[in-house]
Amino acid sequence: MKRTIAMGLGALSLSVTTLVGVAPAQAADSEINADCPGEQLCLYQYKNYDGSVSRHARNAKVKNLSSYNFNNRTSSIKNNTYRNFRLYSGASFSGASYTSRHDSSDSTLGNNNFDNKATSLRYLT
Ligand SMILES: [Ca+2]
Repeated sequence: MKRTIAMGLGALSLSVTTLVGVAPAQAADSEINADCPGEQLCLYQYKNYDGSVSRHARNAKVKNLSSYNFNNRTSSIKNNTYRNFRLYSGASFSGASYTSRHDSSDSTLGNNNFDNKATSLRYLT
């Protein structure tokens, strides 16, 4: 998998890998920490970490994000934990999946064919 250090906010989306379902890049810590403090996984309603936010602990297992009013609403993500997380298009960890690597962020899930598709999530050991 290709990894790219972020040189700017716009650079990430231009250097993504075509490998579907895997976060392509690791952003600077300052960017990750901006509005996702501590050891949290943060889901955002819109791309570029905008709109409503749904925050989850590093040991989170969510069978249906509707419990957080966030079903099929995630468009960008920050993973400020030391764990990799997997998001699923179906409830109870089923369907297509997207992996969010530890200490990384993804400004848009649109180029991962996962925009507004996340319904469940859990951390990976
Ligand atoms: Ca992406």
